[in-house]
Amino acid sequence: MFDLVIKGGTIVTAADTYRADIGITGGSIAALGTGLEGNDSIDATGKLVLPGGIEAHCHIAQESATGGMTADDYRSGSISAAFGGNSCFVPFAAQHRGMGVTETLDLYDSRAEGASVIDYGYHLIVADPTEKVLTEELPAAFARGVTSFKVFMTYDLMKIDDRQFLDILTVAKENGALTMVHAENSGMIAWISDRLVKAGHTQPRYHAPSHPALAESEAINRAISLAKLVDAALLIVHVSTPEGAALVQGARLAGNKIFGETCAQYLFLTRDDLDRPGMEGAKFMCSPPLRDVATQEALWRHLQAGTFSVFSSDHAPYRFDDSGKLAKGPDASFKQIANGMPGIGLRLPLLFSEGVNAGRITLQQFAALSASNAAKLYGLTKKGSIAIGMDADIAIWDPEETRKVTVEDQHDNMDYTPFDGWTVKGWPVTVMTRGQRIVEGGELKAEPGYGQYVARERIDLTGIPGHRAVELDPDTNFGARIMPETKA
Ligand code: DUC
Ligand code: ZN
Ligand code: ZN
Repeated sequence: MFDLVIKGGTIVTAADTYRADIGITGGSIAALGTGLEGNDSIDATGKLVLPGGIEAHCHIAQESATGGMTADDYRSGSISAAFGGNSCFVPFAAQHRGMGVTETLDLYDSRAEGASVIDYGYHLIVADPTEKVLTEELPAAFARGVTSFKVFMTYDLMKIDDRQFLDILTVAKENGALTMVHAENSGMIAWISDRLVKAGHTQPRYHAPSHPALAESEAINRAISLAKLVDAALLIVHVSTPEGAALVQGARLAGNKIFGETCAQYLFLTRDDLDRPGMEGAKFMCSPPLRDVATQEALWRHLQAGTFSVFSSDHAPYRFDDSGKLAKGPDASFKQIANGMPGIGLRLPLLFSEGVNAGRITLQQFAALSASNAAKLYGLTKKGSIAIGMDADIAIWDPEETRKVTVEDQHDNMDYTPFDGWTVKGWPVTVMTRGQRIVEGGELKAEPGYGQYVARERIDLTGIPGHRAVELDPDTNFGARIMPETKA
């Protein structure tokens, strides 16, 4: 007898689709078979049984460098994620200048513990790579299971320079961590933004021309070059242009340790959404900005072709009031408005509806993009698949259930959704983490605090040849040892 059996469903993994029951004991998948019996059961007849989603790019209980706080904390953020088909999420823990890394992680522990309904980890944002951070605190962060570090190439209070970037890539490589980068050219953005504002073009729509596609492609090219120099693993987050995607694809084809992510808003929205009356466009401001329909089509093709390992929401919730988007007043210029939009509860329904049900991607691609790839990339070794011994992190989907998106139906702390009025077909009806129902029948079934911190493993780069810079190799640089050895 198992603790729980999911009966009669069609199991979908990144590899296969097949009919089987799932026996769950002690929070883990204990058996796959037919005729399994348990103390408790769920009838999944006619449903798809998928790995619970892993939302690997979201901003929860995070202050910006200028002090603004996201609207969602670990309670509301995790609940919203769970209602959207996720069993686990990995928000950011943001170091700001003057803060230590250990202090930052302790702070986020205090925010997440006792609050999250699903399992969680953090990516660390590194904004102040002091000697102590590089030599002591990043290795210590890695040892506590924070195995990915994000850096910014733009934003005056967050950005690092190329030399600091190389330092972080090198420490990450030495420890087996993955560096993530927000790649946009800071100078191009500042130059255009100042001219736009001086000319009186301050409305939200001017956010789009202030962040040109070239700012992204220049920075992605530079970021990839820096990572290649030291042969380190690098993930370009929120890729928003065909040019940027092609750079990621080219680097991957050439055998470099480069990965890419795109986000829901770049597939489903365009910069026309920024051009709404009054300040409405502020609801659609994110960075990089929304582009155009041709870009959407190109990004779909890259998603289909495997350029992007991860597909995320980049949930960055700022309410449409003076606590968020309008904190600098009702007539603030686009430069003063917080960047980001909500979407943690809709990432997977949108991808299922517009991806699987619209015939753009297979169920296997959906499983990979919703959970399995993030689990592999970010070292969540017990999550992201349906197999014996894995955590019973499972989302049961009704592929036929059709919903109209409304603000009221969201479970986040937001007062708008950019997807208001959209119709989606396919819905996660039951979501569990380690065998515990988190959401069932439209209701929350778990208490805040059920979710546990997950210490993540080092990145697995098996099979990727990487890049050899002759100038850094003692065999070809007259014997100089520049790079530290990678720790086992
Ligand atoms: N980068 C993110 O990853 N999210 C929100 C805004 C930003 O600049
Ligand atoms: Zn970013
Ligand atoms: Zn983000």
